[in-house]
Amino acid sequence: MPRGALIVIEGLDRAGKTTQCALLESRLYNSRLIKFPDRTTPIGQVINTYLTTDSDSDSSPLLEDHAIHLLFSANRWEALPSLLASLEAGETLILDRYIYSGIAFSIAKGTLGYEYARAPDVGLPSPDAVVFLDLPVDVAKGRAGFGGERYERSDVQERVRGCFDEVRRREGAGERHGWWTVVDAGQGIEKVAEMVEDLAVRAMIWAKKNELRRIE
Ligand code: NYM
Ligand code: MG
Repeated sequence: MPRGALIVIEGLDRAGKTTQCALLESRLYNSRLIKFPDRTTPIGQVINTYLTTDSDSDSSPLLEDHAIHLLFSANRWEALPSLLASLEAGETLILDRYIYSGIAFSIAKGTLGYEYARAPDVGLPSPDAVVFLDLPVDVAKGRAGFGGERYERSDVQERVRGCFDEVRRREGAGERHGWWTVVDAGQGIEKVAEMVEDLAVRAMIWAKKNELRRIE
């Protein structure tokens, strides 16, 4: 049986990833959606506390930047057996955020470097397609819920947006054409959904003919 495709949806906060992931899952036959961070595991609960707490300071951080970075990565590694089982069973796996959020949100802090940030994810499955839902920060800011969690501040989001550009340049180099696609998330939900579905179908065709790779 051919393996399933690994499709990653990325973007800034409030870009519409959750909506688009749910729509994609409902439209693709034999698909499964996994969200990172997965807040349901013990590691995920620590991450959730970090994201929902703002009572720390520079002198007394709730979690030091490297420490929380490694927990986000550990939260992906703990899902590995489940990810591989799905792909081997031929399921299309949709990931709501993945290592690219891990790198971009962490390097935006300025306290850890690019190579450090990507290193813990080396060995995880490499996606067949990355869809970046792109939305200007001032539009995201006007969406319901913005500001509810750590990182949901305009200045932080602007920095993260620039970091995602760096991630796209560095991680996409040498990969097949169209591997990372930026989709204008400001279009209507249905328009975006059609574009995402089209990209997903292409990734599924690619996955049928190409072995699963790992992040190198
Ligand atoms: N985030 C997400 C990270 O900082 N590193 C990671 O590795 C991942 C997967 O968590 N602002 C950040 C991005 C988001 C926050 O994600 C929570 P979500 O999708 O809003 O639940
Ligand atoms: Mg969020």
